[in-house]
Amino acid sequence: MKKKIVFSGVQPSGVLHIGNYLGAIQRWVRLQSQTTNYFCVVDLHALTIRQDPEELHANTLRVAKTYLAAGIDPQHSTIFIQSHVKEHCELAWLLATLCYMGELSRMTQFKDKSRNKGENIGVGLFTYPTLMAADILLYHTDLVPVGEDQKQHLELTRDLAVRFNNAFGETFVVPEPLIGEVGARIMGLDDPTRKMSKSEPKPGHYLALTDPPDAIRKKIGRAVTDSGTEIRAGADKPALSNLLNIYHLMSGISIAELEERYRGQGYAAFKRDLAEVVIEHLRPFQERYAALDDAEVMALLRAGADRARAVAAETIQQVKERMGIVV
Ligand code: ATP
Ligand code: LTN
Repeated sequence: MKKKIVFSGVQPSGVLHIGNYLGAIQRWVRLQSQTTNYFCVVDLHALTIRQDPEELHANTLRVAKTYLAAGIDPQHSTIFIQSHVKEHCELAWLLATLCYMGELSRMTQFKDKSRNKGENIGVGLFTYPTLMAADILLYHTDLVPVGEDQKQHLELTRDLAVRFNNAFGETFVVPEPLIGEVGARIMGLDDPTRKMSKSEPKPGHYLALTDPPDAIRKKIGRAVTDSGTEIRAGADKPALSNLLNIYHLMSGISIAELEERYRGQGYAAFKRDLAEVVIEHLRPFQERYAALDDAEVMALLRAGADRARAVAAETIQQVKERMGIVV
């Protein structure tokens, strides 16, 4: 049977945090041996928010190294940089011609990221989802493993695929989102009502995958908690629910069992243990990350782009022909 095709990506817009890992990358690692995979560093998406050129350059390689250190295996998965395959931009334009202003205006990520920007909202931020749809559709992707926040973008991608197929003939596979039940939404340590985000400048907001043990202890020690003293998950306990969720995902111990274990204990003991669980979980990742050689990683990314381009070029050719473009 033909293997399912998987595509996903992370923006090099900052250092990666445990939300990116638990919501996305860790799940890619688990999937990869049963599927054909494309894992992309989506640098062109990162540009929708102003980036410092040196930082963007460094972060692009860091994201690729994070994929590898987390266990993405180049034997099973094609890893590449989005801008190395020009077909992504080309298809994004073609899809933009089929996409409605109303659809893009309804995207919550656009609304969140353009808030308080007045007149200075970048056009790229608005058309971001058409580039994401291009990423996915170029590879005849069946499955897109992402965090909860990307669900709406996936729905738009599906709508565009169907719209194209109806207008120009069966061309694109209509992809399915793959969103985890737990871990799909890790919240900020300083504010459990906001999703953990790498674009958030406050250092106590996220736990970076590369944070050293002391930083992890400090950040978890300072993480906000809920009123009361009970260690339990629930709608009235957003902060504790988030911390318990992280504990569960990094230790494999169920939330019910954790609630039982910490019954009658204070926040201090719970946080101390949680910090050690996170440190131990990240230790092998951090060791592998430190051992990666930048030049070797670059060579791998170039080979990945060559493989991706071969598929993408064929799709673009077909799309253009069907749209009536002289090729
Ligand atoms: P930014 O804040 O710069 O937009 P981000 O931290 O949201 O970035 P992305 O590059 O947009 O990260 O997302 C990469 C992947 O990580 C996506 O699949 C996304 O759904 C997932 N993800 C991001 N934040 C979280 C989170 N807090 N919890 C679970 N998954 C997340
Ligand atoms: N928008 C995504 C990143 C992204 C992506 C993709 C994810 C860009 N292109 C294609 C899956 C498939 C985000 O996480 N912010």
